Parts: sequence; structure tokens; C-alpha cells
Amino acid sequence: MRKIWYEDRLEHLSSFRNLKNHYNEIIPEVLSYVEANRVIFDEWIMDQWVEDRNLGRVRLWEGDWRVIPFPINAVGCTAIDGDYQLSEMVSFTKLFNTTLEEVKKVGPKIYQSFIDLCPKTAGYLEEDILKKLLKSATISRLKPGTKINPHKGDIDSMRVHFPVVTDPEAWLSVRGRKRSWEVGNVFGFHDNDKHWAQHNGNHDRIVVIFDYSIDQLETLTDFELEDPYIE
Ligand SMILES: O=C(O)CCC(=O)C(=O)O
Ligand SMILES: [Fe+2]
Repeated sequence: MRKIWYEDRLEHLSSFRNLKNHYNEIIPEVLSYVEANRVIFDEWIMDQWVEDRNLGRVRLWEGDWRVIPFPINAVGCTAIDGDYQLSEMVSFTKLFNTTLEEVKKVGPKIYQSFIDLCPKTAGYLEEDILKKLLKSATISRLKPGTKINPHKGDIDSMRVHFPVVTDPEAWLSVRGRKRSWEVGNVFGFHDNDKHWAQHNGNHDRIVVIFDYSIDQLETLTDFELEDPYIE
């Protein structure tokens, strides 16, 4: 059976260990960032329909799923107002059906609010961001009744979920293996493995999603994606 969950192969990363060991300091910072950017959370709606190579236009999600950037690329930069990477933000215009004007307006604001509100988090992630192991992060909110349909993501992403607000009735399935989010229980999976999610509970579920480069993990560390044996 192919490997599904990867946290045992991420323990050597300082950022991963810090997320696990210091979640009680990180969660309040994430929540204050979410609160400061509530307007974007409410206004930016990701396209429900995506283009599938085989199936054509398919519905990715149903219900209320919101995602906002968590601009960890601010780490290690000399923070001056408006100094953020527009290139990264540009991809959001497509994803969120928003305009470049809008992104230019909110980009510096979210960037600055990350710097102001998440200093400990930034410190805990810094080493692996500077090594370009940790590429990007987003915050994802699922409301009760929401479904994310089966899909495959980026081939070069080891996706790490950091639970912030949990509900026992919300679950993620990766290739048929289901798990629920629990505070302090940080986990990883290959974004390119087929996965889906459902929220049958009664209050919002919030996670931070971190993407590590698999190429870079394999180059700089002894991380391996596949098991060295054949099934
Ligand atoms: O559970 C979520 O918020 C997102 C799940 C997902 O599709 C992902 O992390 O790629
Ligand atoms: Fe996904």
C-alpha cells in the first residue's frame, strides 16, 4: 500500500517540529490575522468550477469554502510598506475571480498584518522558508455543510495541515483514508494524491495549509516521497 500520511518524514524539519510543539502560541496569532482580514475572507470567493484534464469543467466544492493567503514570504524580507511579492499575489486574481487592482490594494495590507500579528509564527517558520523548503501558505475555512469534491493538487507540494479551529464532524480523505483535524495534530500528505473533504459539524473549521517543495526536500534533506519497496 502506498504511503498516505507523511508526518513521520517531516519531523527533521524545524518548521514542522515548531508547528507541533508551539501550536498554542501560533494559533492565537493565526486567529488575530484571520480577524484582521475578515473582510477578505468574506469577499474573496474561490471559483467553484475548475478545468479537469479528463473531465472538463467540474465542480470543485459546494457550500461555503473560503481561502485567504497567509503571506509567509514576508519572512526574511526587510519589511517596508508595500514590499510584497506581487507575482505570488497575481495568481490569486485568477483563483479568486478578483482583479489585479483589488490584489494591489489588499496585498500590502495582508502582508503587513502578517508581519505585525504573527511574529512568533514567522520565527518558527523562518529557517525552512529561507532554505526554500517551505514555499507558501494559505488559511482555509470550511463552514458546516461544505463539501470539497475529489481532486489532485500540485505534484511538487507536500501539503501540511495545521489545525486552528476543529470540529470532530469535519474530515479529510486522502485516497480513501479519512482523518479529522485535531488541534496540535499537524499532518502531511502529497497534494497530488486524490483527496476530498466534508464538514458535517456545526461550527467553522479553520486550518493553515503549508506547502513544502518536494524537489527541495529531496535535494536538501533525506526526505523521500515514495517507499523504497514495491507493493
Ligand atoms: O480542508 C481544506 O480546507 C482543504 C483541503 C484540500 O483540498 C487541500 O488541502 O488541498
Ligand atoms: Fe486540495
